[in-house]
Amino acid sequence: MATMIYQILQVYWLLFLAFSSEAAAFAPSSDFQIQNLFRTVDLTKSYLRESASFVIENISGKSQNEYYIAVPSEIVGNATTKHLSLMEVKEKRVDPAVTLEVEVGPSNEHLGVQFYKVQLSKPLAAGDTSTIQIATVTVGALEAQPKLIKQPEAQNLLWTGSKFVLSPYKVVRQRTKIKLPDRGANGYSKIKNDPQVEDTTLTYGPYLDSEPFAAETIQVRYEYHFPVVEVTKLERELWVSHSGGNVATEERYWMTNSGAKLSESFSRLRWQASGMSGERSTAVKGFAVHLRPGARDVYFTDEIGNVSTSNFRADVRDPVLELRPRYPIFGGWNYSFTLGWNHDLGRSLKVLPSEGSGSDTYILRLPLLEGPDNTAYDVAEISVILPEGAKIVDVFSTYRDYTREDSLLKSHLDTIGRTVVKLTANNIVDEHRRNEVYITYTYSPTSSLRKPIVVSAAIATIFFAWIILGRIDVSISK
Ligand SMILES: *[C@@H]1O[C@H](CO)[C@@H](O)[C@H](O)[C@H]1NC(C)=O
Ligand SMILES: *[C@@H]1O[C@H](CO)[C@@H](O)[C@H](O)[C@H]1NC(C)=O
Ligand SMILES: *[C@@H]1O[C@H](CO)[C@@H](O)[C@H](O)[C@H]1NC(C)=O
Ligand SMILES: CC(=O)N[C@H]1CO[C@H](CO)[C@@H](O)[C@@H]1O
Repeated sequence: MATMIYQILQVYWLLFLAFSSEAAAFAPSSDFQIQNLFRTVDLTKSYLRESASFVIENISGKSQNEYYIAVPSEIVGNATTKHLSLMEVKEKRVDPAVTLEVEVGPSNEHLGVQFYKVQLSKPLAAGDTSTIQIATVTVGALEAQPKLIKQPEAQNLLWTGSKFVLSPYKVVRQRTKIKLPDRGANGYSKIKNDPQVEDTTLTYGPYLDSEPFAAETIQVRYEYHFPVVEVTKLERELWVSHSGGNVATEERYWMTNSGAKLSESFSRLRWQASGMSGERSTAVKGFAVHLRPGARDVYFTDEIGNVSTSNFRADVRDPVLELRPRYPIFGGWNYSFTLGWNHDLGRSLKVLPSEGSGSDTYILRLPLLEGPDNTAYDVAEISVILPEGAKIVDVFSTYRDYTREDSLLKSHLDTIGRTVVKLTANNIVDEHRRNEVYITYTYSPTSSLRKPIVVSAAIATIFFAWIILGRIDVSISK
């Protein structure tokens, strides 16, 4: 018995070794080399944006249609420390507007690298070159330094990265440009003649012939005189009404400022003084939400009630909701509020030709996210509440990293309940606003009559009861 267990363990151990050595050996470095690499690290927002253009060359001797991207594991994050929020890959060779399919590949713990596999738009012949563009957004990678500041003090953020772009392939020539907010850097790693400083940009490189996985840490500390807005939770609900021809949007935000915290208690006097001199602040004083054309009946409430210090500019093309919270949101402070507005349903609904079954098929197109600029969301729950009796045929979103849950919601007058599609997305940013959700469902016009029928039936019952009771009442009093 003991030997059997031992043998089983041994088999598992061998399997484990086989897997881990495969993972450790995984380094697809001989298929390509990167002739030229130009990276931009953009630190002008409260989250990290990087974009890089890679001129790749097939040096393998056979045609290639897969290309690997390497991302440091600490940037990728994990379920508890979600970091990498967006990765978009494009290839100039075919259609520069089309984003390529990216798949999570193997990881290499030893190197601290997560690989992503990119399907090239068409095979790259041996010896040919192509230009690939990669854009990423990483949340939580820029830290306030120091973490505590006095109320009128400037906030500094620290970026830590590598002077080389992490690459599984050899890089012949590369450069990194770091774009800073308007007050520039106040501290950075110096290596020989690097970086070259010009106003609000620092340039490291060019570096020639860097080996695969080469890395060398560099840091830049810079003044960031804006809040670091983080929505710890967003509940976004879109209520679809066919009978009312309306989509009602209601959004509940739990917002925090994850920038440097105040080291001493808040002074309203000092705040008002700074407000008068028009100083920028690391506190959230206000923000704007651009709504889709046609937005109306806008409201902004918090725990206390209507927030009157807001303004809605009902511009035909670009309606903007300008919000001012009741108090400035300093680092570590929270604010929760609700926004709502209406839209005509016609703008987002398309009817497909009916197939004589009595119910029509509809396609509903809605934005995944609206909300303010320069904002990161830890969790966003997007619920679409369809009319009673609607049956889901298909749900599709251009943003794909979500979990979906369907349910029924019964209000007091509903008989069968409304169908709710809830999509949960973690770790997204305002840049995901360009994504849309498409819901295809069937719905029969007669089911829109169900509610009025239920209502009139209820009224009739009450009415008759009233008459009967009235009669009884009358008869008793006699
Ligand atoms: C996630 O990453 C953090 C930081 O890299 C680490 O401390 C933590 O243990 C990781 N958690 C899991 C579940 O892997
Ligand atoms: C809230 O404000 C809106 C207009 O801004 C107004 O129409 C509405 O009556 C107010 N509601 C309450 C409860 O004060
Ligand atoms: C803000 O909210 C978080 C939870 O989202 C909580 O842990 C924290 O204590 C709150 N901060 C303040 C100052 O209330
Ligand atoms: C078969 C073939 O043409 N292979 C080429 C792949 O690319 C390298 C580098 O340009 C060439 O040296 C190979 O001849």
